[in-house]
Amino acid sequence: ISREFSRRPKLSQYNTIDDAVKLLQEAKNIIVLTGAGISTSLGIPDFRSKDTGLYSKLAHLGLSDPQEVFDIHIFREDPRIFFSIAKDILPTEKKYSPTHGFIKLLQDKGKLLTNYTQNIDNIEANAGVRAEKMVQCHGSFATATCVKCNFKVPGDAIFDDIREGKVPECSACVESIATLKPQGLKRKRSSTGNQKDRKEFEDSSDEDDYEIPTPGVMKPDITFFGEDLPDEFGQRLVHHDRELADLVIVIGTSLKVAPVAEVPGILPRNVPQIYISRTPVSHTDFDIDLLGDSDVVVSELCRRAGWNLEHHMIPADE
Ligand code: CNA
Repeated sequence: ISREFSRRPKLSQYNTIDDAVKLLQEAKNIIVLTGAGISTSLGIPDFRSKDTGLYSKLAHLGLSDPQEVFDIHIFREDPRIFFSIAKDILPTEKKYSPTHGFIKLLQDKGKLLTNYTQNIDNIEANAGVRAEKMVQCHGSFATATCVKCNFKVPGDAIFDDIREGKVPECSACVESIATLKPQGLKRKRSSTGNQKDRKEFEDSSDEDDYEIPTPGVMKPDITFFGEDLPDEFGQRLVHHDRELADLVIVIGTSLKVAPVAEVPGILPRNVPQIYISRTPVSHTDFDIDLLGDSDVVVSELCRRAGWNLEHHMIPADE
């Protein structure tokens, strides 16, 4: 994808919010690309928002760059760093924002081609966005895998540990360690391997003599910096959606994380692109920028389109 990326020129015929409404009404295959900004109204911090984003809260961890919390090499060295903040982005209940509701509405109207989400909170599912309409570009908390033996569990099996800020251990590793016979354990001190030493090892009842293996850490199946994105991301985008998309809506992302940040640049130039976020981006040109809280923007788009976006967070008279 990177090789094909280049800055796209703006399409001059689209400028206003009413142009955006018309595009929405006419489109049949919309790509919606989302980021952490669509979940902040639910109390889940994004990465980069000043004062409220996760990165502004990480000074105490002694990292040189806040992104290191999601660095796979650092996770392998010390998983406690990640688990000390993971609870902040793990949703506590099955709620969703009006912006998630908007994506579901596009699905109901048969207009949603794919929602490419960078979010790992899995909240799209709460809104009813179907799995086949979604690519979780950076994985999610929905499942977790042992870094040692690859044992996989449903994500909620480790949610209690995450919420307590603990490092979750692999239950399969714990079980196999518990059933290990002393012969299966390695001796701590080096042995000459002669008969006498082996006899001593087998007879020994002193646990300190053995190197007890430690269980693996359960890592939520989210994509860390330094890990590959799921194959489905590039496959679906390049070999399927690129040909079909007739509108792109990017919502609540600073578009700083590659390769997702490169998506707008690799889509055909004639496909209109709309950007909805609190903060403008300068490294990519969109045809229409709708700056503000995404819940407010999508509500207004739906109101103007005559679409019924019902959600308890949208006041009935607005
Ligand atoms: P980011 O870099 O923090 O950007 C978020 C963007 O959304 C910023 O431009 C904000 O101004 C904007 N924003 C924040 N709140 C709102 C709002 N209510 N309405 C409109 N705009 C808003 O985060 P990105 O998503 O761009 O970065 C990609 C990372 C973030 C991915 O790898 C995610 O895994 C990761 N992340 C995900 C979550 C989550 O799943 N909820 C939370 C935190 C980080």
